[in-house]
Amino acid sequence: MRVDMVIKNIGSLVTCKDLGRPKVGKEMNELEIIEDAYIAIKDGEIIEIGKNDDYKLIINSYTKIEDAKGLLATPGLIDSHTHLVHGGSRENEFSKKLSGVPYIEILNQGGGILSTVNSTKESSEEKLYDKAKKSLDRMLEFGVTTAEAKSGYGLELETELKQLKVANKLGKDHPVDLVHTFLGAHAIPMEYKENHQPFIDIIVDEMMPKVKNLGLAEFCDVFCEDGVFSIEETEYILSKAKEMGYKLKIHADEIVSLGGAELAGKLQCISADHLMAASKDGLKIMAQNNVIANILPGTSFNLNKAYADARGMIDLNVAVSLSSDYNPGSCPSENLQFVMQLGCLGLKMTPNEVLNAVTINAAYCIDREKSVGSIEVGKKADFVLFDVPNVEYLMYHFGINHVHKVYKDGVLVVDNKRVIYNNI
Ligand code: IZC
Ligand code: ZN
Repeated sequence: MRVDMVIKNIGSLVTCKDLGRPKVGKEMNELEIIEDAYIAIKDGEIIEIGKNDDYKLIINSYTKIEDAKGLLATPGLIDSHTHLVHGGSRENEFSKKLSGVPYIEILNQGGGILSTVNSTKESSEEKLYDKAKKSLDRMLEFGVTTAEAKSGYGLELETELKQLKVANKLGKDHPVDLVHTFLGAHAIPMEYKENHQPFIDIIVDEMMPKVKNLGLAEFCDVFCEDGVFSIEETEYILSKAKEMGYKLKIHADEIVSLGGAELAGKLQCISADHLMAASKDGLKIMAQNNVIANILPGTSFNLNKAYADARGMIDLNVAVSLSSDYNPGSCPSENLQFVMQLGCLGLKMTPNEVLNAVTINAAYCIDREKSVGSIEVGKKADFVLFDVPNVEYLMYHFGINHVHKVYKDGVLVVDNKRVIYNNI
């Protein structure tokens, strides 16, 4: 078979080898590393990896040979929890937050998510698209090649659809692959504060079938939290979603230990996200039901809250993934490398565990493990060249961008930290 391109002279190739299921316990600390390696690519896929120049495939004058100059290669990073598409920003609430007003109180006063709902309603599709594209470029520059994107800033059909359409268009236009999640149950509009049920009926009977029929989202998520959607309400919404063919995610036990982790196990959600206040019993139930704990340490950092018990989860054999939660309220940053550094500094995970958590385990978290998450034959040629000597260094030298180059589907899309793909 003729090879389109070979990237050679990779100092260390970290494959994050797929074991056929999310990594748990001690496996999370295992990375397969090949020194002095090459990657051979054809039609955007990895067709061979190996050491030195020991190619088994046919290299001829058509094959492009690129020199990685001894840098470290990892799979393209995966950000498996983002609120990518939204209007406006919330710096007007920043001083309030700094003076100690809780996140949920700002929401109950009609701010927080509800303020972003207003900005999103007011924004045109073009404006939402341009803003989200800028964020996606930034994610790519930090090494992210696949991301999840949630709706949830409409809370009525028209704006939810607007958000999802923008995200779907962006997913097709932009080099970063997007996975779409319907999060209509993200907050209770003010007019339903005293009686949630009519709003829940609109979500379940009107919005969910429409979104599904239009093929705009494959996952359904609920913000299950004290003062937002209760455990019973969440169970009702997610059970209906499951019947309609959605895969499930849940914002669980972020602030109060409500039993979101237990519910995630009962409903066999693919992931339960946040979990800063999850109970030990809940985590055990998650482990028994193969629910991935998607931890978002950037949010703990931004809200000045305790970090989730990642060590306890790993001890209990819960598979852990990490993601940004990029959103205008509790994590206004697209920098997944900083989130990874917080994985070590805040969650006390090892650098190896962190790398598995943003690659192969993150791929399972969004049901993309067949195509991304590790550097292996048959998977997409999505990988990053980091200007670092080893994996430890990537987590140790914090707050800067270590990316040198990013390849997406075998195409160079970031060079010297800047996006270079043909502008869309
Ligand atoms: O806009 O505040 N946690 N939803 C649940 C968010 C954060 C997004 C936001
Ligand atoms: Zn979120």
